[in-house]
This record gives sequence, C-alpha cells and structure tokens, in this order.
Amino acid sequence: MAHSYALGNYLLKLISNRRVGPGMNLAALQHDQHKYYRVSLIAKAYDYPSSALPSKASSSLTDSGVKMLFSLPLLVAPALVAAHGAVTSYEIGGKTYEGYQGFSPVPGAQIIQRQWPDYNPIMTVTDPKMTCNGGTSAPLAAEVAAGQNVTAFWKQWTHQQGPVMVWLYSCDGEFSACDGKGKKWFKIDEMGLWGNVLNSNNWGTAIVFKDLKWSSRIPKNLKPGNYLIRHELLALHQANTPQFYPECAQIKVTGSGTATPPANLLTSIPAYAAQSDPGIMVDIYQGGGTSYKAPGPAVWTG
Ligand SMILES: [Cu+2]
Repeated sequence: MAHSYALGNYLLKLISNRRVGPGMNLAALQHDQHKYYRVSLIAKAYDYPSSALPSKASSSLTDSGVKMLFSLPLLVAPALVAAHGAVTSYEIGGKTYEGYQGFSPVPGAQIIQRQWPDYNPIMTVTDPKMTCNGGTSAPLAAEVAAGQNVTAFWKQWTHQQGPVMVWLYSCDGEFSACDGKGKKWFKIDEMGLWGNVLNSNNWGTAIVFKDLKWSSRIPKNLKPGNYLIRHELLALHQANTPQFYPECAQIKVTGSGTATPPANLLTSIPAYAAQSDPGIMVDIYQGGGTSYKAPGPAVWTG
C-alpha cells in the first residue's frame, strides 16, 4: 500500500511541479518498476496504443494522460500483491525442490525452504525479518556436494536496480536448532553493478528480472555440514529507500572439504551493515555515483 501512496504522491508532484507537459518523456516513471506496471495496467484499461506505454527505451503520454493516471490510483491496487517477489523453488544437481509460494504458510509443508509470511519489502537492514524473511524452520534439507551449484528460482521479480547476494550460515548442528543468529553468515556470491551507470539495468537484480533464477556454486572446499543458504535481492530503484528481499533454504553440504571462512568475512544478519552504508542508502539517479559496492563483507570463495 505504501507504494500506491508513493505513486499518487509522485504523480501529484509531477503535475504540481508542472514537470509533465504534452509529449514529455515519462521514463522517470520507470524509477519504480511498480509504477511501470501500474501505468501499463491503466493504459490497457483505456486502450492506449502500446506505443504509449513506458518501455525500456522511452515514450510519452500527454498531459491529460497523466491526469487520467492520477485520477485512477485504485484501479491498480490489485497489482500491489503481485509486485515484488521471493524465491519459490530451488534446483540442485538436476533435482527440483519446491519452495513456498507465499502468503499462506502451511504447517508441516514438506519443503527445504523456510516459509516466509509475505514478500513485502523489508526497508531496514536491522529488521528481524532480514534473517530469512520471517521464515524460521523447514522439515527438509537438500543434499548438495561442495562445488556443486544451487539455483534459486523466483516466480516473479519486479526490479532491475540493485545487487544479488547469496549467503551461507553454518548451523553447527540440527536444523531445528538453527536460528541464524550470531556472527556466522558469509557471502558466497554477489553481483552488483557492471559498468559505471547506476541508473541502468546493469545490475544483478536485472538478471533475476530477466531469467527469474540465480545459480551459485557452493565453495568446493567448504567443510561439510548443515547450512542455511540465503538469497537476497536488494532493490535500489527508489532513491535512498532500499528494499530487501531475502529467503532461506536448508542444505546439507557433503564432501571432504575442511575450509571455513575467515573471521573477517563473517557477519550477523540482521545488521550485516549500517543502514547508512553507501551500498544501501543510495540515490542511483541524483547521487552522482559512478561505482557501486554491495554492502557487507567480501565474497568468500573457499
Ligand atoms: Cu517491489
């Protein structure tokens, strides 16, 4: 709902600032992909030609078109639930592991994923939901050999600016007692920005947007044992308004490795960085940045 308010507010600002006139480029609306979807929906409802929709290039709507958008915010309310996204299944060694589909946790569901209650954005890095998006346990675990890939799948994903980060946590025991607490999380994979244009689609999350999946290799010398694997998308499409989307699954790493990450690469979640970290609190449009460093420790490759 916060997004709906933000859209109305944004359009109001556009109109009141008289920044939108006939033929003006509306690419700014794409700053929030949610807005893009809403514009699409409304345009559909009014039989705009498809050329009137904001696209990856650019397009324009007339002043009256914008007013029409502003007058119809309720039309798009159902789109809110469909926005955002979460990991919904995994593939490991050719085997698919169904995850959770969202919004109605099922007691005892036979899955490896920790059931998250919703995929609303988490807005602060210190939120307790940061650990596993509120998921606390799962009855199953997937076996994965050290050195093998784990692929996470998203049924849907909406944003194209911000990093992908993949983390592990050593349970040091049974999953039922594995709460993700303490300074024991480490990164095994990340993809932030390539190139130097923050206001672009050259981001890890843009790959998830396109492919709806992400593969990461479990470090090949990792010490065997029970681990949580945590996939995190950090959406940066709204200036200085980060959105975190993390989900966890339980994996049993096998092999004969002995390696563990050094202490300087371990951190706790929530709060693996300060909210003011430049990788979290960033304005990709007006911030003047030409590079980006994902928050948290460096990736440990084993
Ligand atoms: Cu979203």
